[in-house]
Amino acid sequence: MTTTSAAKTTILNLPEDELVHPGNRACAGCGLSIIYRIGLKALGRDTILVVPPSCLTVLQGLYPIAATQLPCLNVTFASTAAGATGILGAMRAKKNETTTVAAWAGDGGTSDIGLQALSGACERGENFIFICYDNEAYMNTGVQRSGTTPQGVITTTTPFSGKAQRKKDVPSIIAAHGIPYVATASAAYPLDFFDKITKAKTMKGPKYIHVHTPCPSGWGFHSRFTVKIGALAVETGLFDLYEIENQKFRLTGASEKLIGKKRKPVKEYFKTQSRFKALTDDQMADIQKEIDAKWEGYQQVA
Ligand SMILES: Cc1ncc(C[n+]2csc(CCOP(=O)(O)OP(=O)(O)O)c2C)c(N)n1
Ligand code: SF4
Ligand SMILES: [Mg+2]
Repeated sequence: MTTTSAAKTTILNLPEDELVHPGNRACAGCGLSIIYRIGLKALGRDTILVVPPSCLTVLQGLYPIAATQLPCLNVTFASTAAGATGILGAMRAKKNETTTVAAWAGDGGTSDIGLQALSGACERGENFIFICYDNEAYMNTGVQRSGTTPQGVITTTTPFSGKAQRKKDVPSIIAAHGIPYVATASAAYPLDFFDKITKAKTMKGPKYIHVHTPCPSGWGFHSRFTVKIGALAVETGLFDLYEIENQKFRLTGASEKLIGKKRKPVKEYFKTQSRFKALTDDQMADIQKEIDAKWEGYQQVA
């Protein structure tokens, strides 16, 4: 593991150009609204978006009163990466080598129904950026569990003792395709996300960024705590910020700073959200042990 930090964007040099109109149909405090606004600044105006059904479709709204100023292809749930592949083919036919093609999907549309199209596009080496915003359930349709819903979480399809299975590790699955760039990010650290998109834009081939995205409505917390809860997931070592650039893993930003430091107990994160109310003390202790073992591994190679 390397620990070299790249140049960082700050609030002072963030582009002023706004690509999302003020006022949209996302819930108050939505983590997606934060990363979408900042992410589009990083992608820039010369970008075509590809978006499947999700809260993002709702946030964007319908023409002619859409919240987004970029061209966007809305595709079926399973076909985000295939749709992006089609746009790339059209760009090649037009000899356009500058436009960025960015697929932007939820965790359901990425980790479950969209995974085969994404895997195929990664294997073929398509030159696109795929951003998965992970709010850890199918939120748009009423909080059903997805492949990335964590174990023990209450959803409308796991209403009693929570989801039985573990969270699917999508960034690792995508990294196993050997693509040039895989990164994780969090809505609590939007400038880190901005820098990761900016870096991804300089690379050829498939780039994948997985963003932990707190959702007040589905997670059961007040809309004013979005950033605090996103940061807690990182500060407890539960969700880690990292990059895998040309097969080299390194922790970044707030996670890199945690090396050699004391992390907050994960219980602090669980108690902020009603979706974790079925977790027992024993389950929390087991998760804490897993986090400690993972971080022991990080410390050894740091
Ligand atoms: C084939 C198919 N099945 C189901 C749906 C209904 N549907 C629309 S959005 C959605 C949830 C999307 O979840 P996710 O990708 O996690 O995005 P989020 O809503 O959480 O932002 C579902 C199930 C659909 N549009 N197409
Ligand atoms: S349900 Fe969650 S992800 Fe969807 S718009 Fe509301 S806060 Fe955002
Ligand atoms: Mg989701």
